[in-house]
Amino acid sequence: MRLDIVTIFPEYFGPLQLSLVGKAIQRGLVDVGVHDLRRWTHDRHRTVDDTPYGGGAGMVMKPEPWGEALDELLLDPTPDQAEPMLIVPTPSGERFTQEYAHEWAAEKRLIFACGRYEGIDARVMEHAASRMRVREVSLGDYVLNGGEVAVLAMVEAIVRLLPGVLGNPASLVEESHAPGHDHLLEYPTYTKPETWRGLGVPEVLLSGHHGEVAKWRRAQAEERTRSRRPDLLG
Ligand code: 6GU
Repeated sequence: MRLDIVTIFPEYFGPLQLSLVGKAIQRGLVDVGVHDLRRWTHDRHRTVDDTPYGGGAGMVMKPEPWGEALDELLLDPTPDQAEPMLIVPTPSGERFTQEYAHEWAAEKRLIFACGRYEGIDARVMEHAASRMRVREVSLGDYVLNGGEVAVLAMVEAIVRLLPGVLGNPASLVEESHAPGHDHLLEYPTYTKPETWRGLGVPEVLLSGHHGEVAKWRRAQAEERTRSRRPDLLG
């Protein structure tokens, strides 16, 4: 899988070299290109923003650098001529979910466009949609200063699903938000020691009764979901 990230803060993506995603890059399971949007500016100040038509607070990202950036990235062909997908993080997007992570993990190439300020001139997405699939997505109902942190989160959610990335793929099966998991949050987990600061581990987990353990975990997952995320229950 090939990932291209366009941003005015390439340094944000240094941490992609760490941990599981970094290992996936080293092993050639994923190829990541981080590109400075200012490379596609032509003025002395390398301007990427301007005032909004119609007035209002803040600045809008100018379309020209984005248009040239996407033109150039599209010149670099994707293996098997697969059509790339453009992902634009924005608090006004559709909600990014684990389902999207699974869908996008099956793509050959994703291009992430990180907006800053009050967003990117809407014609960039309109024009790009004539050449590739475009998805504007939000992580949740809160506002970040730009798309960079959202892209880090989405890249991690996607790359960990690629075949061969996780040491133990069984951990994908039981986790919260896993498909076929009845939309339940994960049950609480414990490890040694058996007593810690006066707190014990639930008896049933020490019992060796696999059926009882499974029943207890299911009940815990249901109770957690009811109290923390009732919206996930039907
Ligand atoms: Cl995807 N972008 C920004 N700027 N803020 C957000 C977000 C995305 N998701 C939640 N807040």
